[in-house]
Amino acid sequence: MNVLFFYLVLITRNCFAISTVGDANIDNVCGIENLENCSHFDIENSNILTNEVKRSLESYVPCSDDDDNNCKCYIEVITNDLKPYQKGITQQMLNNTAKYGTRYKILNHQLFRDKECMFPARCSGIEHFLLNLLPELPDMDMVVNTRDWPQVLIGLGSRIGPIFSFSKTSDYLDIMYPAWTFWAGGPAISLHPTGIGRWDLQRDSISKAAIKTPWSEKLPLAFFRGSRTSDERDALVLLSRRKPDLVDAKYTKNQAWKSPKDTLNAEPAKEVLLEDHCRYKYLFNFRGVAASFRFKHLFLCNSLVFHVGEEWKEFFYFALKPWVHYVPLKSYPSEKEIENILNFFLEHDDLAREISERGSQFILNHLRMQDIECYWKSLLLSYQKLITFKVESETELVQISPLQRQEL
Ligand SMILES: *[C@@H]1O[C@H](CO)[C@@H](O)[C@H](O)[C@H]1NC(C)=O
Ligand SMILES: CC(=O)N[C@H]1CO[C@H](CO)[C@@H](O)[C@@H]1O
Repeated sequence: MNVLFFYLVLITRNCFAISTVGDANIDNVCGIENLENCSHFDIENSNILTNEVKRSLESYVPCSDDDDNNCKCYIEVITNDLKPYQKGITQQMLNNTAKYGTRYKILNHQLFRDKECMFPARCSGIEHFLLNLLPELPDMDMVVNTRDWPQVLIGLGSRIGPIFSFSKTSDYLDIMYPAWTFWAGGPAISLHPTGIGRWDLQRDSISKAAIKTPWSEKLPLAFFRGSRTSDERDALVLLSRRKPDLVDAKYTKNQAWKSPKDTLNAEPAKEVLLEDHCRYKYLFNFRGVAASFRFKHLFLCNSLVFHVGEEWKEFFYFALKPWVHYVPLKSYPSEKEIENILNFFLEHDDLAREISERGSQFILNHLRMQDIECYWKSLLLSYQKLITFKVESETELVQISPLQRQEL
């Protein structure tokens, strides 16, 4: 009798654990979607996080071999982004979108552009790739948005016309292109006065810094430095003030800074080189105005990347998988949620190290300069096939030659 009673208790307890963990819609229940409701005991005993990693790994299918020359991991993104324009891209459509960006034209393997570019460094970051690819590109006409923000809301429909943007959410029909910052024109911080760029050099330099600080020597702290482009970052900064032995997160100035109010009532912190981020075990990425250029760099440190919010994407984000390559946190995580998940990984160091290694291997193997060029090329070749009109020369456009590019 006693034994039977024991089993009944065991069965009911297990059912309870399964239903609470699985159902994220009920308030005040501990689950993967609301970790802030969990106690330390809940997290350990229900294995929510270890199971999530296990499940994600089981369903993970690598997108290609490590020596892939055809940027296979990203081709689906091109297909999806061009889907709305399958009926063809007309001259009228490009006339419609011209005012949202910079016009580029490729004619007889030469590159032409609007005379003015809103952000010259960003244009040169784009032209680096276009100029390299010119011998392989047929005639085409396109509008490239160099603002941070995407332009074609789904509601406006694909009738308006195609426009290339570096980042978007699922509310937009913009066609994603590799951000200018892979070469030039990234955010100008005091440590990179001409802007963060040269992904080829950054890859080398940050990877070297990572080798200097192997996992076992990294400080067991969460680290973040950046400006307050979004208040989504506040919880981490506030947690850092409360628990400096768990988190070191501070706001830096940007051009819009006026008073300590803009750095959440504290003096702005100094900017920190991306190389120096490698000293910390846990690195946080948040959206800024749009997707953050920080993201791809953080992986190179071989630290564990925490990525907040799934909304904002660049073309390569889709190939990175939550729990496989990084730790996802929902938008606007609470302090408690961040604290819970950090405490979990402090106690599961092997799991943290394994995710960090998969993340950095992915970026090293699949986000090489040749993959960026491959993406640009595949994107433009597919885009060009949709153009329904003959591309003609235009007197208003100026030719961009490699020489001019160096003068910028
Ligand atoms: C598009 O704009 C060009 C240049 O402004 C103009 O010559 C052409 O007629 C326009 N075409 C259409 C179909 O609107
Ligand atoms: C006690 C507690 O933290 N409750 C929270 C549990 O999660 C829901 C949804 O995320 C919140 O609304 C509750 O405040």
